[in-house]
Amino acid sequence: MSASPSCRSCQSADLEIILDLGSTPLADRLLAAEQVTAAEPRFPLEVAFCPRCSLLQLVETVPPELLFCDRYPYYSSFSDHLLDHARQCVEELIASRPLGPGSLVIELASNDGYLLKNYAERGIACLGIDPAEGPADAARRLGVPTLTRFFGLELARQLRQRGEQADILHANNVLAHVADIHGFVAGIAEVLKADGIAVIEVPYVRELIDQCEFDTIYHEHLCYFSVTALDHLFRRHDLHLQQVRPLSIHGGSLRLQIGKHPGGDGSPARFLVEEKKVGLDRVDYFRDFGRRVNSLREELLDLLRQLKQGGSRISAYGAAAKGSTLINTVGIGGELIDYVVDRNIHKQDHFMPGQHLPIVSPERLLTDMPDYVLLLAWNFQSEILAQQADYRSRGGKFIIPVPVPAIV
Ligand code: JHZ
Repeated sequence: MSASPSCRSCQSADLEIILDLGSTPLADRLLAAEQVTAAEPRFPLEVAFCPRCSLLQLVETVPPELLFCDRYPYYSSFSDHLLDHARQCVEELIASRPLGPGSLVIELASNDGYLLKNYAERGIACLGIDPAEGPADAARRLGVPTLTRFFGLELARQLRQRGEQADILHANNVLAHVADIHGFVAGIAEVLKADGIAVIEVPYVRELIDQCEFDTIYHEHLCYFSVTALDHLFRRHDLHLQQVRPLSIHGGSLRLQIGKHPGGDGSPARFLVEEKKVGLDRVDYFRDFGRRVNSLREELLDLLRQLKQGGSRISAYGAAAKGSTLINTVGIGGELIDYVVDRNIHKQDHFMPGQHLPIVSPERLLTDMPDYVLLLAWNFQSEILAQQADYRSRGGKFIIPVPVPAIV
């Protein structure tokens, strides 16, 4: 692990710490039964703001090989909402861009092929790039050619030399994960055709702060972006923000369209003005966050303790990475929660990092009928509540942890 003495984007040395979540285990390092008794690595989780380029970021960097390669359990295709979201995005792009026999679509962090399969099904050539073997194998089984590699400038040069440049390049929820962010963005510039576009989705830092989504802070997420910070970053690589759209997915995200030429619909400029107006480019915006996180943590813990003391049985839904931050930073263990349910078969029969709560299939909720279910995957609230209509009609209740704990 290495600590970053300077800003990941602009290299300024004047970072200001705004939140310290202590030392936590790696959020996606789920444990098999035989690993539960072994010591678990923990790493500091400190968040800093850069007053020069406005980037909110983690101070420490855990080596990517520890985070993403070995038994990475995240498979995008377990959410119907996410699959619809990806399909709609592809349909819009296909309708608005001329893609022909010579076209190529590349996706960075293509995971299990959840997005590129929509191009493959229409006969449009595509290439996925992802270092995690399990999800990459699943993508190949769907007919999505996939390289099991980390992306960066070196790979981008190799692709370009082979004549593999992108008309459309997708990169969803990966920019924040990259330690060598300049190598990654330079790689995007290298692999994009002159008139190609990069379509990039990132969680929006404004929602993280305003909605107190502190559990989305974990070692995989090194950066928390505003448009102001992104604009700085892309300009350094002669890339231009052409369009910025707000999205509701993952608690509030942005979809960016980036090209090699200025242009677009004026939306990036509007975001920049608005961010300056509200103060996202100043540390003051972030100062109160730590206090709000602490009061949310206390309120949630009190609520769970009261319910438990009243004789209630409580489980949790979603062995999400953010769920790991939540239970480990709030201190929610087996004395409060009996088990976590999750549809992802690669997560079932494992244990949550740190608190070692067992992960089982969601069918368990109906056979067991716990009184309350803490929704760790709160970003899929609508989808999960609809899917659990039977549990709810039989009296089961969900606890939504953010922005303030609520029972529904
Ligand atoms: P989910 C992921 O974070 C991974 P996580 C990653 N770090 C990232 O950047 C963000 O997304 C954006 C399950 N589930 O997606 C599936 C059901 O069981 O919120 C997942 O295990 N039933 C790359 O891990 C978990 O919940 C369902 O019906 O915090 C959700 O995890 C649905 C919808 C989901 O993200």
